[in-house]
Amino acid sequence: LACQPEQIKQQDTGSHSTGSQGKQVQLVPNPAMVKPGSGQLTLPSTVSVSASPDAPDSLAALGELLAQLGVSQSPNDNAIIRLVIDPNLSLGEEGYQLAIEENVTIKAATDTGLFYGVQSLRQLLPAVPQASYTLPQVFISDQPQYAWRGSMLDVARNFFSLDYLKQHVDRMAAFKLNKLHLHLTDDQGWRLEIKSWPKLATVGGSTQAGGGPGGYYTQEQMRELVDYAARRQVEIIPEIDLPGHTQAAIASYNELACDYVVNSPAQNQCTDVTGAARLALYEGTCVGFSALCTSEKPDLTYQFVRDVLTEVAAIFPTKYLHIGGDEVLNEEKASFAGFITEVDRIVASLDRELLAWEEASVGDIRASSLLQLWNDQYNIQPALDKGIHLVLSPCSYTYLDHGNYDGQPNTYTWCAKQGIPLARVYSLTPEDYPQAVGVEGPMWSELVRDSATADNRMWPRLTAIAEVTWTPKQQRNYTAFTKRLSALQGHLDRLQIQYYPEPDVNWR
Ligand code: TNX
Repeated sequence: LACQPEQIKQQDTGSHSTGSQGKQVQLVPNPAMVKPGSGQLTLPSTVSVSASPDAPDSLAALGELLAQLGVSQSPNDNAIIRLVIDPNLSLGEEGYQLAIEENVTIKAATDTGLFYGVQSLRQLLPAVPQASYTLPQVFISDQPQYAWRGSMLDVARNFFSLDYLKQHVDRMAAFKLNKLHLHLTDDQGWRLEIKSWPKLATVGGSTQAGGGPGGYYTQEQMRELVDYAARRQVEIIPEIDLPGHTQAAIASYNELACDYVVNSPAQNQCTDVTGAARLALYEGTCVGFSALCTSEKPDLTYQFVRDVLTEVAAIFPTKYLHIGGDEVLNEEKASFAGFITEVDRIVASLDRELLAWEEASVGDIRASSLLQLWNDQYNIQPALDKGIHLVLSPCSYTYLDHGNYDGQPNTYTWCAKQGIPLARVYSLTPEDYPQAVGVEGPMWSELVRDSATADNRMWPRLTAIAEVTWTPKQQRNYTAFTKRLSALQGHLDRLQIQYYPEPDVNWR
């Protein structure tokens, strides 16, 4: 391709220089191909827009962009910004071309592709209103390397408001991230209204780690979020963590626990969970002590799982239902594999695919399932041999509850003693895993009590995950990335992100 020299130059400087005026193309994630032109395009004071009829989401995003910049639109046959659906464009479901010459033309096979073209245009324009707008002439041809570009929020340990979730979707979309995995249930809280088991939310949702009011989302609120996210090309992946991490469910419906548990000692590390506490609400941070009672009460257990997943499937249109499957360390460990096998049958009967943490590989699950790799300590080879694909969340690269730096307060260190700086996240190479569908950065929230802290943990590290998943390896370079990121500081501010001021990035 003709763009080769510019790409090499870009790796040195972090930006694609265009023309003598020095207007630069500085995008995160870095596009697959950028061919700078030599001139500039100054937008007229009113801008006319045209769009293919089947492009509602990208047209809305463009409208929002122009409104934010105070640019008014005028109806005019000679459109300055054009959104064109071209079914013959071979850049996949999410790819686009952005050509800035005498006008701005974004082409894609789908509305999703056009939406990403608009996000790139957004980054090329200033974050805040100016007197006039000048764009570099450039030709970009771009498509993601991976389909799964994810963020996980643990809304169970700490409850996050619906407004925060929407804001998070906006931020994800700006960096072309497309999967928001919500960890909806855990020992410390059940966050989703389930009509057939109402106490899950009203009782199980009333606590959180470290104490506090907790909270839950109604089904209507989650439908609203699903729709809000879909219009920004983000899919909400719901997780109901089973059969462990279920203390909030057990506290809501004691019959879900095995009868023997009240008389058993706590699972050895969890000294705060003994006797009656094994049936009570939990606000601590220990893991592995709770489980549904597959061994003694299979009928009740599977009825519960079927009821819950049936309601979940009706709210979330996603192909994959995340059923957890992590860290069963108590007496029910022995029946774990059979449980996972049975849950996959339930998921199949709902016409969905199974997604679970890597421990679930011991179950007899369909080859079309996805496993989420997190600690690389389980033998998942048999599952890989079967053809199962992976969402990569290796904890020493992607666990965003670990510090941005060594010794950051209120962070975990169990997987990376010195924290996980931006450079470390960026160094993850998904290409090393042939069966990967992408990467996800989990933000567990045992130690995160508010949205400012959540922002600090997720940003800018999620921008590294965006680039690692979107951009091919040859176009990735950490120094160049930090330069492009610093050029987007205004955009982080516009999105009101309270990011960690990572010292590798030259912030103004
Ligand atoms: C492990 S990773 C967990 C979570 C904790 C996290 C804390 C995984 C599937 N389980 O329950 O929140 O560590 O870093």
